[in-house]
Amino acid sequence: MTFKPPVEDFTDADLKVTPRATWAVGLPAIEHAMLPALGELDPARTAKVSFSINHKSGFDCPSCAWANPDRSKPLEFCENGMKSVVWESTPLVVPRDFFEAHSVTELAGRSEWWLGLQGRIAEPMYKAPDDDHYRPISWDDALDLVADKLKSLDDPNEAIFYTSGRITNEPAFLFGLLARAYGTNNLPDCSNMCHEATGSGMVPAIGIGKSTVHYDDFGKADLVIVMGQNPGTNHPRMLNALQDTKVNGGTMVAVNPLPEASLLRYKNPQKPAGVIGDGIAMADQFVQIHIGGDMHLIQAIAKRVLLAEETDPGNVLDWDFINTYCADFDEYRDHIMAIDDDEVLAATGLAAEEIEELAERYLNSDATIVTWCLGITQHRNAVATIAEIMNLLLLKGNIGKPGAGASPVRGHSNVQGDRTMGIWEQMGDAYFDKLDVAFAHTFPRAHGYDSVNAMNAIDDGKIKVLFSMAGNLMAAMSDSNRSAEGIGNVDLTVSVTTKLNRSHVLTGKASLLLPVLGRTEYDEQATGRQHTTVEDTVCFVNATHGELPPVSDDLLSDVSVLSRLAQRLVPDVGEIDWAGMEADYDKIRDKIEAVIPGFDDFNERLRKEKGFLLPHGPRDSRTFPTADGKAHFAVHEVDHFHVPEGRLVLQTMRAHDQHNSTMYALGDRYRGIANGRFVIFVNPEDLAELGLSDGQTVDIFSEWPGQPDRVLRGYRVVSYDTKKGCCAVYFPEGNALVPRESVAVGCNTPTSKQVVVRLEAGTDPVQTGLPVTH
Ligand SMILES: Nc1nc2c(c(=O)[nH]1)N[C@H]1C(S)=C(S)[C@@H](COP(=O)(O)OP(=O)(O)OC[C@H]3O[C@@H](n4cnc5c(=O)[nH]c(N)nc54)[C@H](O)[C@@H]3O)O[C@H]1N2
Ligand SMILES: Nc1nc2c(c(=O)[nH]1)N[C@H]1C(S)=C(S)[C@@H](COP(=O)(O)OP(=O)(O)OC[C@H]3O[C@@H](n4cnc5c(=O)[nH]c(N)nc54)[C@H](O)[C@@H]3O)O[C@H]1N2
Ligand SMILES: [Mo]
Repeated sequence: MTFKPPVEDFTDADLKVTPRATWAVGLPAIEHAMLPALGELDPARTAKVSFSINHKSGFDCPSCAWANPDRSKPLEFCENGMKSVVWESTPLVVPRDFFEAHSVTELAGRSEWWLGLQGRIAEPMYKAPDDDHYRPISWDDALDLVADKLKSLDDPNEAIFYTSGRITNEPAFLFGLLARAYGTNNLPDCSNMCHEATGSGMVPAIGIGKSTVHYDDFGKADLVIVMGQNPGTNHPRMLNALQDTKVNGGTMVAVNPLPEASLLRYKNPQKPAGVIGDGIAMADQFVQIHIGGDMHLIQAIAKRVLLAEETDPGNVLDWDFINTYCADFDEYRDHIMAIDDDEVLAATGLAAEEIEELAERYLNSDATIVTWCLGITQHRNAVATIAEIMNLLLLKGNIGKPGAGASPVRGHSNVQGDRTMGIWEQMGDAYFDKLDVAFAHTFPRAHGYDSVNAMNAIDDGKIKVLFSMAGNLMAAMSDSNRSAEGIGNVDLTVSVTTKLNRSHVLTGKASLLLPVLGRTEYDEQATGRQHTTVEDTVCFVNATHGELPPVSDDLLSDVSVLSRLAQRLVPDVGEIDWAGMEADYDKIRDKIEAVIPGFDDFNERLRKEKGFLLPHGPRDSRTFPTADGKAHFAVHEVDHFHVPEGRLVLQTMRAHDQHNSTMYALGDRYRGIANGRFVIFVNPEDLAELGLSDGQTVDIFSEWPGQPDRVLRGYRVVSYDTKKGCCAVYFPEGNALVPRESVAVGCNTPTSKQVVVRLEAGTDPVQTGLPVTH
């Protein structure tokens, strides 16, 4: 056993910067995937997980929501999926004396990397209001304490029930049920900070906020436009689908301010040619756009398409589709024809010829897929941008036909499923009508807090209990320094978790850690071993079965925690068989079937098939579940984002060795960064104009009208070919710079990728595992 948890936190003292990579995935990926140090702790366990990941009888990879092509193949994994399961499944537990040795105050000074590598939490822990240490507590006492505290509140809306897309469908369904049985819809989730704009932009257009493509459509597309996404790091298996596009003669265009390696060239590690050869060229056109310019770009392409139709009437647009299925075309056309071409060039930073080239590609394609992720959803105009993507697709009938469609690529492995299960602060009447019947109770329908509003309510002292089902709200939320101050207003924070993170050390007055089984571990209940289910980004639902023995005897499943809490808190609300559902998860699925459309014969089908696709009207039959049954073109005005002279627009993004707030290691290989995180990527021309240079230390100030500047100090400048006027730091540290008030219009998502910053020469290099923020 060679791995020992780190005693010291990291500093950036050994930071290494090398030129960025020009291709992604291949042999190095396989080597890194094995995460040698952690994997050696128990090679048999590591081998077992690597062979059951994403397999019919195994577990669904907990890393991302990308779809699986065909579960009959022996191995479907990627480097970052492997890191994720090795990180979770190593039999390393936090020893009891750890919490005696380290006060909560001291732990609050540690990085996510250091906290996470201490190992799995092995037993419930409690920090009392007058104590600065976590101490062991029994499960019964812990759950009594939560139930008693919740019962003592004047109003159920003084509690918040936060979720992350880490949890699977069955616990997600029960979590929503528990919060609502208790009396609140305060169900914020990570989706509020992630793909909220996708739903808000897509639903008015086609009646549903999910991907309209099948996995196989990638191999049938003429053109795939990948917008605002770094698949080589965040969805590596998606590169296989894009490879299918290319191999079958389609083209791929990448729209991004950064030349991400995987968008340029890909070597598939699971094909011999990928391992030994040069791989495959990916983007046929790389559109290096200015941050936040995508709405203008899409409008400009649409205008070019409409102009082509004027030149060649009846032969450019898909009139059959528009006349049969769509509404509001005329208003949309008039709006687009009036857009200002100069403004497009200024906002996108592109040459007219680049836009023309992309428009030509779209015009010449009979089947186009547009995919997107956070580079589109975390901006002021995010909802409008997605509405424009839908408009563009509708023009040529690219919905509900092979090789075409809108493909939002979801983040967390089950974030889409959690929404389907009812994790949303604004569920509608259709859901409640069925929920009320299924459980013989009238549940409250008033909307609750989303993530931003939840955190604001915490800051304002309105919240007494924050119950987090997985996730790391303190790190994930914008304005992290403000959150760190506000959280002390809460009486009790409860975290259902596998490992330690920042939300466990920036706590309310009292705090509970409730340790649960990971997805790799088996879940034994009174009626035998249980499985749960997940939904991937193309709406495929499949079972996930843990295979490893739990790392500790004192872990419960997510479902057990919820069932046992509910039996204390809401035993007499409606007719809810909490104990029965815990003993046999089929009973949870029966209720899911009763409440949520598309889950007919849920248990039956899981027993017979490897999984099933949820129905999707627009994809399956061009049936649009909008009020009038039509797909709608939408008109959106640009909400101008002003960047004052001498300022840059900053995005916060993921390094290659992290999963959101989880740090497997401290590198970002494709971008040439090793052993550190406190770097800011800046275009060389901007550096020259600002009088700064590569390698120097800067302080980063974020400006918001009427508020003192937020600051991150001691960042190392990396001269990098990002778009001029744009810069980038890593998330979650960058959240210190994102003002809570800075949100997307129409969906309240923090603008994590669009923050105005000023750089000043710094004198104070960071030498701790946490950035200096004051
Ligand atoms: N290994 C790993 N896998 C993950 C995650 C992880 O942290 N690690 N996180 C998961 C989650 S929850 C999510 S939501 C996804 C995130 O997946 P991504 O969206 O790929 O995540 P980011 O690293 O934030 O990268 C955003 C990309 O958008 C680009 N971008 C930024 N601003 C703009 C813009 O204005 N326009 C355009 N066109 N592009 C822009 C950036 O340059 C970058 O390439 O990945 C999921 N999968
Ligand atoms: N500035 C900035 N902020 C952002 C983003 C950004 O790009 N920039 N991205 C946003 C996005 S896309 C997202 S999705 C959010 C992420 O927000 P969250 O989902 O809240 O954060 P994660 O870091 O994914 O949460 C990881 C934690 O989940 C818990 N966990 C892991 N596995 C399990 C399990 O099996 N069961 C249970 N019960 N718990 C488990 C562990 O405690 C782990 O530390 O952050 C958002 N915030
Ligand atoms: Mo996400």
